[in-house]
Amino acid sequence: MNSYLSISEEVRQALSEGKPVVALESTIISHGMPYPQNVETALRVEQTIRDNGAVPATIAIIGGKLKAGCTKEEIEYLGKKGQAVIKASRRDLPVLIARREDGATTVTTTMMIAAMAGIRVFATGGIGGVHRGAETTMDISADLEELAQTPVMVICAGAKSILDLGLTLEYLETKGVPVIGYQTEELPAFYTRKSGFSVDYRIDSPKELAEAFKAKLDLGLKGGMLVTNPIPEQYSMPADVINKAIDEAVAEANRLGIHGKQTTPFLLAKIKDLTGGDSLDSNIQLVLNNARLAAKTAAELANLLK
Ligand code: PSU
Ligand code: MN
Repeated sequence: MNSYLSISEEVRQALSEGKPVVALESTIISHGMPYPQNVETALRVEQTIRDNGAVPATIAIIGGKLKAGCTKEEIEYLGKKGQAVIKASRRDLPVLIARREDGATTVTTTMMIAAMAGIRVFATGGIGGVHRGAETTMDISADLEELAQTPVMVICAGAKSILDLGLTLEYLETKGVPVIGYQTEELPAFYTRKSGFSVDYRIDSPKELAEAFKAKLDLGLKGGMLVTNPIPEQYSMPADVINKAIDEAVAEANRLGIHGKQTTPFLLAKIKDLTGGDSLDSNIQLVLNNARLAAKTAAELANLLK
């Protein structure tokens, strides 16, 4: 393997024994939530994965090393450093690594490092996609290209309607990425269970998710699979409240001319300000929900690949 990759002892052992491992991203820690909730959540998510029979591998770049499996101290470090950690997508890796810097991994770089380490299942909150207005800005997240080329199953709660969800689905279709609804026919929209858009397939059990992903691997098809898992009913937010906040955030970003890698973090922070603690609580709960499903699915996949 490459000399930049550093797999923790626990993760290395689990992988060598064919045990289930679930990757977790670090942008959600340093950019997605405030301290100390970010660290508390990251550790709770890891515990939830253990409770459901898998080994967690929080992924990040620390001192130029691609880490698959962070210690509690490393998670604490990333959480405290917060926004000062560089948000690292695919294009950021060469310079960050050469300079031995820290980086918070997005869905893109978490998938890349998971794949390098041999991890097949990854749980997160929301993915990046085609932004509203992309027909003129061309703002399309690198996450979609990564889903098109890297063989990792990404379990998320859908995508926020800061994105153009219809165009995001069109893009994934073009790139050959299956979009699965877990126990739903409708694409969930992160804070809400419904978006008005259909997924490609509904799958109702972790075993069937694992079977579909194994078939993809067996066929030698490149790219990942996107599993969208709706936020539990009791934590979902009223659609009008969240959509109003999203519209306001998008309008302000346009007014201020926010662009490039700042766009997504700006919108997420703005929505959090506008909705107070409610959206943070929902965010935490949906990540825990995805961690449970990911651990169960990783366990089924480990069985199938034995
Ligand atoms: N969307 C969310 N929450 C997030 C992100 C996106 O609802 O935390 C983060 C993820 O790390 C994702 C990244 O991979 O933002 C996408 O950023 P961009 O749109 O700049 O590609
Ligand atoms: Mn972008």
